[in-house]
Amino acid sequence: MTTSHGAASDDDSAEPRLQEQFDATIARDQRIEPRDWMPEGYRRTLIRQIAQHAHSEIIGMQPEGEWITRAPSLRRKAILFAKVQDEAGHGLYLYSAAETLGADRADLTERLIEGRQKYSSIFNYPTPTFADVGVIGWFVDGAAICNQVPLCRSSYGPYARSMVRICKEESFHQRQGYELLLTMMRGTDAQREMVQDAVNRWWWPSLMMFGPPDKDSPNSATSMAWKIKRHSNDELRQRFVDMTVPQAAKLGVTLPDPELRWNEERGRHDFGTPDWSELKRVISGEGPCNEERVARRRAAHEDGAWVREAATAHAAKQAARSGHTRVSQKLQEGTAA
Ligand code: FAQ
Repeated sequence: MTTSHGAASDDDSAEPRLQEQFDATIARDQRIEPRDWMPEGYRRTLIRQIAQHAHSEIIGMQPEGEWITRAPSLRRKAILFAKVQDEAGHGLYLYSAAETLGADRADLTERLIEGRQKYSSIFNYPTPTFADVGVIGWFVDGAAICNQVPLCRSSYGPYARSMVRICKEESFHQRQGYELLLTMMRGTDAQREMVQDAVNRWWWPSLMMFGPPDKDSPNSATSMAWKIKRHSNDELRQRFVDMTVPQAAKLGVTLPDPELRWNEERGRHDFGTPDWSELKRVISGEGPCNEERVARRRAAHEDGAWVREAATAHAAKQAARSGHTRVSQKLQEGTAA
C-alpha cells in the first residue's frame, strides 16, 4: 500500500480499512484532503486533470495575449492585460493544487513542453481579429464556467477550493468578452461581420472543449464515481448550448449550426454533432497552432531559467541567513548545543 504521500507503508493490512474510509468520505460528499489516504488511481487521475487544466490556463494566455499590444484603446488594453494576468494566476493555483498530490511543478512543465501532457484543444486555434478576443471571453470562458462551477464541488479539497476564485474571475472574463462584442455589434457593418466570422470559427471548437461524447470518454465513469467530475461531458455541453443560444439572439449573431433548435419536449436545445475527428487531430498535436503554442511556451520557460536560478539562490541565501540568525539567537539564550 502507499500512504497519502505515495510512500510505501509497512502495514499492508491497513489498506482495506483506509479504502473504506475513503469510500465513506466520498459517499458523504465530504472532501479528501492532501493528508488523507487515497487510492493511487484517484491521485493519478487528479494529477492528470489538474495538470492539464493548469497547462490550459498557461497556454491559454497566448491566443489573446497576442492582442495586448494591438488592443484598440487604453481601456481595452487594460482589461485584456488583467484577464491574461488572471489566467497566469489560475495556472499557478492549479500547479499548487497538483503539488499537494506529490506532483513536481518543474516536471509537469517538462511534460507539457515535451508534448507528454495535454492542454485544452481550444487554445490551438488562431486569433486573427480583435473580435476573437471578445468571442474567446464569451464562448471559451463561458464554457469554462459551465465546466468549472461544478468542479467547486469536486471531491478533492485543494482543487475544489482553487475553483471558487477561478470561477469568479472567469465570470468577469465572460462578461468582458460579451460586452466587447455588444460594442462591436453597435459599430460598423465591418465590425459586425468580424464578430459573426469569429463566432463561426469558434463555435464548434468551443463545444469540443467539453471533451469527447460520453460513450467515447474513457475517464468519465471513474472520475464521476470518485466525484472528481460532477457531470458528464455531454451534460455540460448541453448546458453551455442552452446558456449561449439566448445570448446569441440578444447579440444579433447566428450560431453556425443548422440543426440548432429548441426541443419543447426535452425543454432543451437540440444541436448538431461536432467533428470529433477534428478534436482527435487537435489533441494529437495537429491543430492549426499546436506547434507554435508549445514552441512559445518552451522559449518562455528557457528564457526564464535565469529568474528561477536567481530565486533559488536568493531562497538559499535567506535560509542560510535565517539559520545563522537562529543559531546566534540560541547562543544568546544559552540554548545552542
Ligand atoms: N482538449 O475521458 P475524457 C479555460 C482528453 S481552461 C484536450 O472525457 P476527462 C480557461 C482528456 O484529457 C480549459 N484534451 O477525459 C481559459 C483525455 O486524455 P488522457 C481547460 C482533451 O479528463 C479561458 C481524453 O481526451 N479546462 O478554458 C479534451 O474525463 C480563456 C479522453 O477524454 C479544464 O481542463 C480537450 N478539449 O474529461 C483560459 C477543466 N477533451 O488524459 C484562457 C478540467 C478531452 O486520458 C482563456 N478538466 N481531452 O490522455 C475537465 O473537466 C476534464 O478533464 C475534461 C475531459 C472535461 C476536459
